[in-house]
Amino acid sequence: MGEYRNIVVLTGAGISAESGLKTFRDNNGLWEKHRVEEVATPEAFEANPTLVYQFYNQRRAQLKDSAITPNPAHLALADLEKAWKGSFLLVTQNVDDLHQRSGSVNVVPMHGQLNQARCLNSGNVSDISGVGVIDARTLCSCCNPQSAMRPDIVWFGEIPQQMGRIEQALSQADIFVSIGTSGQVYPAAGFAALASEKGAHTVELNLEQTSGSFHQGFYGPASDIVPEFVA
Ligand code: BV8
Repeated sequence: MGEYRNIVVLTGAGISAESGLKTFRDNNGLWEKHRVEEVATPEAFEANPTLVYQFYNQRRAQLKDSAITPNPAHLALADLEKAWKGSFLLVTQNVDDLHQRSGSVNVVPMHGQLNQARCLNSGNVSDISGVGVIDARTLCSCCNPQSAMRPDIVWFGEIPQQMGRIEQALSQADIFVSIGTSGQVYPAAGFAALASEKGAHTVELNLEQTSGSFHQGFYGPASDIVPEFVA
């Protein structure tokens, strides 16, 4: 990897699978008989806030399980960033905190974070990792009168976070590495093509080959193939 200067790494649910967090494709993308795409939307939150609060409360509670820890793939990326000489950006579609807990620093959680909530009145974001469970009665501390909050998650139909920063990094990357993502959700699914158009070498590391086109591919469990790739 020494021949590259500017790297963008994109991760998806597959990198957290070996830490024990279910991917979206597990149970065919279903949660309690609901399609994830139906629960992770502003319309669902409007129509049935209790269901949506519950969906995220359950997933946030999973993060508190001491058995859920960064795996060798997360740690290998944190080490790669520490040793990297040029610019390094880790863009994750995951809403868990495993990259941050593994020591990665330049992380863009483009689909938001389970451990954060956003005030419905002011848009202010607060850390709720200590609170754990939120619902319509959980009030912000930023407004008077206080307002309810929503999970700080990017739902389907909403614009992902820090897109300007991501697009800028992709335009300057000379290597793009996609790890543990099925490449079915846009705009993330389009990042490899964007980077390749600008001349970047593109690599896919995944359990199985996806329909995405990459210059190189390595396939197997992330905990095996990511440490090997970065070595
Ligand atoms: C937007 C937070 C406009 C929620 C998420 C029709 C065509 C094209 C696009 C669209 C369309 N209709 C609608 C759209 C847009 C839509 C979209 O792409 N829909 C899809 C379903 C077609 N996108 C949006 O709405 C986005 N917003 O487009 O706004 C815009 C954009 C830019 C600028 C201006 C305007 C917003 C999308 C964000 C949705 N929120 N997450 C939550 O978490 O609850 S998406 C959510 O699903 C995840 O974050 C993730 O991104 C996605 C799941 O994908 P993966 O992470 O890849 O997970 P998956 O299970 O699918 O795959 C896991 C992979 O790991 C597999 O390949 C597997 O083989 C591998 N694996 C498994 N185990 C392992 C492993 N690999 C290694 N080791 C293992 N052990």
